[in-house]
Amino acid sequence: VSQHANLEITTHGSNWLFAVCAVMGTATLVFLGLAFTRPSSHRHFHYITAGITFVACIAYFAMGSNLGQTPIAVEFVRPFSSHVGAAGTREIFYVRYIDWFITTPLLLLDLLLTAGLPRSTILCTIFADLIMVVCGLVGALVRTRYKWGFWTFGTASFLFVVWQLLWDGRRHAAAHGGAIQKTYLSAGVLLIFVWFLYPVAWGLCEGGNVLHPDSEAIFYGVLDIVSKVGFGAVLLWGHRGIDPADLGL
Ligand code: RET
Repeated sequence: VSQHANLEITTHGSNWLFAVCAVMGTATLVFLGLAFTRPSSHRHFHYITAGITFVACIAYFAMGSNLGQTPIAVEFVRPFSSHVGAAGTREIFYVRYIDWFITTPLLLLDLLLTAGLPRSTILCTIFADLIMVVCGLVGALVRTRYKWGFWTFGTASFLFVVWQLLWDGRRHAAAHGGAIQKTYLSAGVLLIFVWFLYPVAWGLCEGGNVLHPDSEAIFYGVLDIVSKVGFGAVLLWGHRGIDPADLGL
């Protein structure tokens, strides 16, 4: 029986993706280490944030090993061109969406708990966020231009999330004032700014097939580091001056 090493699993994939994996793993240890510098009643946000980077660490381990992806036939419809034709496949990293399904609700939980929002508002916002991620996954796996329908539904859900952060969230944080308001504003501005770049990246990569998968890896990698590690650092820094009891925790 001749052996063919063409199974395309567990081959060494990408040093860049492994580097992001290492960044996420290191951040997890640092966030956990910081948790133990605080009394156990003051560790909620450290644990949530460490959970986020731990999940990302696993997702990047999968992607670095060339796992968690599947080839999807590409239908080339270049902008400003009438050329339409099927041509080859693109590797779609569906494991990203499994990561986002777990971590984006936790990121929102971090921020919305900081604003002291009621449970019902937090649940509604997270529900819309989950719709957004599933739309992104389904759209990425669809070959035809119908994928843009899923992008549109996902973006509508995303705009609802942003609306909740800008209105209810900001109002609640402002009612608390002080360190709560300051932390909500700095982490919230960072979150909204970075999250808006994800549908753009999706449009250029999984959607429009404009960027090469190598560029996609760098684009999403930088976004993930800022939206998880950068956001987590800003949030935990702000929480030094916040008593969780003031947030009902
Ligand atoms: C998709 C496509 C559908 C439309 C929209 C999207 C937005 C995705 C976002 C992802 C955020 C991910 C984060 C990951 C953490 O590292 C699903 C790309 C709006 C906002 C913060």
